[in-house]
Amino acid sequence: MKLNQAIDQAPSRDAFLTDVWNGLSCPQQKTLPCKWLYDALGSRLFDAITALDEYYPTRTETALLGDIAPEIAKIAGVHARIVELGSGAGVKVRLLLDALERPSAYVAVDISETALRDATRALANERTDLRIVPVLADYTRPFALPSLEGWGNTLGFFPGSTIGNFAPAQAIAFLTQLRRQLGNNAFLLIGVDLKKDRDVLERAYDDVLGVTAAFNLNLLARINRELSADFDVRQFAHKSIWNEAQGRIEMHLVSTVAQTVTIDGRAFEFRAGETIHTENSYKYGIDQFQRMAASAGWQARAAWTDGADLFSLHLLQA
Ligand code: AVJ
Repeated sequence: MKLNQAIDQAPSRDAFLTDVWNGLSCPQQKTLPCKWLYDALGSRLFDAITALDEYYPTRTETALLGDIAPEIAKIAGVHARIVELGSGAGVKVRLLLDALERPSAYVAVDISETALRDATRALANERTDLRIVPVLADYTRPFALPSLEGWGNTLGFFPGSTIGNFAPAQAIAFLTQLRRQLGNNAFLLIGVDLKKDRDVLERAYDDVLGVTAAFNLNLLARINRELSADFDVRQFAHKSIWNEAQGRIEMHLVSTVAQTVTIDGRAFEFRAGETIHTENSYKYGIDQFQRMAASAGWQARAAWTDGADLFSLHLLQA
């Protein structure tokens, strides 16, 4: 068994409360950072989203990754170590691990304790010879990675188009920080969702079964559970729209009535129809993303798309 004890840099209740108070104090547009969507239930609801007919990104990226994994493995070389940001259920990384020649370590970084524990335990049972290092952390804030010794290359792995959850300027700052953390010559394999028809995009974020709605509304239920708040979740509705000018899908929670909500002793007013902006999901063309990566100091080594041009994977090098 080579499963390390998790490196615990879990965000505190205080960090959560500060984000919620600040985000709901903004008079023009209330916001909540999307990272707080991923508590134990939120991570499971997200897993359910990935199985929906309308949610094309996961199955498209997974199939593409399966196709190109041998090519990646050739470039990464023997004894590479994978550092994955937002490891989630750990489905995609298996495709990489299977293709790589004797990978030396797998560092899994995730904000959800349960998702991280379950995924790394399951993987440790399958791959008894692989060093696995779980890191419980919010990677949008400064966090420490374990020292990565050994001779192989470092291969950062950031799938799912999670980079799209950052605004472009923040994405560049994050990619710059990641390049410094992964070190000289490191590779980064990153999934980026492509721009496409409004209908396809809006359906992917507002499925008929209401799973995405539950995922979004769970944020309010979580605030009630963890921050002694009294949101009446029934008085909010899920909304997602494609913002063409910004090139992003936006998720909102709409207050269907005028109401007051108290969160750890502080009251917040909502007008009927007022929204909380809970997530952005930016979509990028291939060149557009390569330019962004370049301004963060990364060289574009290769880019692949599926046959229907729904999704892309980029290989970058520091
Ligand atoms: C995989 C985290 C990037 O933005 O598509 C899915 C999250 N939100 N449905 C995305 C999400 C609503 C997802 N990420």
